[in-house]
Amino acid sequence: MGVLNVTPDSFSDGGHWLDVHLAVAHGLAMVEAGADLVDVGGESTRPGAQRVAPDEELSRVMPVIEGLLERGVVVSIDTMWAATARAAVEAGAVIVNDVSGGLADPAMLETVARLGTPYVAMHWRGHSDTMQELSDYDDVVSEVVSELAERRQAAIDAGIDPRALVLDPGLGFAKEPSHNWALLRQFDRLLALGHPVLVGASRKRFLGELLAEGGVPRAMSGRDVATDAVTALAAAAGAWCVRVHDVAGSRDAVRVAAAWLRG
Ligand code: PMM
Repeated sequence: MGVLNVTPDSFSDGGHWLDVHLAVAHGLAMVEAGADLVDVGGESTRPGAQRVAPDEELSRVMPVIEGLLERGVVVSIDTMWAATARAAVEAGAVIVNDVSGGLADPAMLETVARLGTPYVAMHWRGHSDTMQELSDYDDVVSEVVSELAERRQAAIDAGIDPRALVLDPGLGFAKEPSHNWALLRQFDRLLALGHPVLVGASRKRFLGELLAEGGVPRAMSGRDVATDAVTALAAAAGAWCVRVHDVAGSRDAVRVAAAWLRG
């Protein structure tokens, strides 16, 4: 899954793809590089980011989604708003990717159930302005697994087909680096929930901190090789999907993992 943030402020690619033509061209380039789908989002979730209203979000994402669909690209919509999810799916997007797992907009789960699309429910504890204060865990893996199981139940209760449900540990969302590594280390416990698992590690802060020199985190531009390593390990551990910026590197990493598993 290639990342396409149509935002002025995303931590990784904010401000790069505000021009519709550039955004569509970048989406096509990611497909060319091997992405099976492009995840279009119009709201930054970086720590401290402000909310974006549905109208503003729609005006950012819809022209890009339409441009990609016209060119045959498979699109997912990264949104916490039910109205945006509905408009994107009605235009032809095939997956709703909700970083709040249905917690941000009370209408989301029922809307997705009615639309009948696959749904990615990510582990989330609160909006970006508060999430750094929400990273208290006694046992991060058990708590994330049980909170994801609650979201799964809420989705099923709302009418979402369990076979259409994808779960995501939400790396970096109300999580310190050690929490992210614990979740990756115990990937089998996420898989044991019985759903495909999506991993979004690409260029995140915990990779920058891992690669820090002299206490200075590695810059975003230097995190793709580490991202590719996470991709290889996550794919070998059984991940269904990785959400990444540098598609070519992750594509190679997925091939390595597949060959390793076949070997
Ligand atoms: N991370 C970001 C945005 N959307 N969606 C899912 N399912 N999982 C993630 O980990 C995730 C996401 C934030 O990263 P970005 O600013 O690079 O898009």
